[in-house]
Amino acid sequence: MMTLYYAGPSPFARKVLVAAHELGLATQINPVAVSVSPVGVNPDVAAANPLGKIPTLVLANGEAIFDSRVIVDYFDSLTDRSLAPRSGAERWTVLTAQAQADGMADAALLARYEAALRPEPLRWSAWETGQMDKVVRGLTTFEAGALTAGDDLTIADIALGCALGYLDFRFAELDWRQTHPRLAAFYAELAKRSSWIATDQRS
Ligand SMILES: N[C@@H](CCC(=O)N[C@@H](CS)C(=O)NCC(=O)O)C(=O)O
Repeated sequence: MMTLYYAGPSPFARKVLVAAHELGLATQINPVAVSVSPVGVNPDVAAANPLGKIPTLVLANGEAIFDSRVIVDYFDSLTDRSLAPRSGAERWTVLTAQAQADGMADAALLARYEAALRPEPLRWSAWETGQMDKVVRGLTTFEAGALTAGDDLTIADIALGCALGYLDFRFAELDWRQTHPRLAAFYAELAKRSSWIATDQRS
């Protein structure tokens, strides 16, 4: 059995959990919910991962695997099915799209930390705006690009869905569906999947 340190609202943890469901590995994972922040380290997570970040996967032999992209690659190595083409030009397209979606989630998370964690007198609105501009540019290019949520689902689709779900949760006022109809349709399709429903545990 593998242990997965996660948090319900984390887009990166959800990506890993959705991947595990899609690859048929969910029953081999014991998810352990934790609370982490840059100013509130969890000792169990830090013992496995010096960065103190989730998701962190701990294998039966005690070895830790992180971050989310490495965990997904590890899951891919355990199954015949892969969430990214194993070779060819398409591999780099999918992995770069995953990086773009993850980067949007990273930027949104940093903006959230700025607004929720940093003491008011230390906040810098230009910095927060800069992070949200990354999110908006990412939305624009995904809206204009190729989107699938069908049987050939990739890790890029999952990462994008997790970033969008995080925007719903923390930045509902952004109302991304209003200005990105193709992304809205993509997300609605993704949300029908059993892997998506099983991992909906925002809190
Ligand atoms: N690049 C990492 C990002 C993970 C990440 O930023 N996780 C957040 C929660 S969503 C976290 O652990 N934050 C605590 C901290 O920054 O100390 C990944 O893909 O796993």
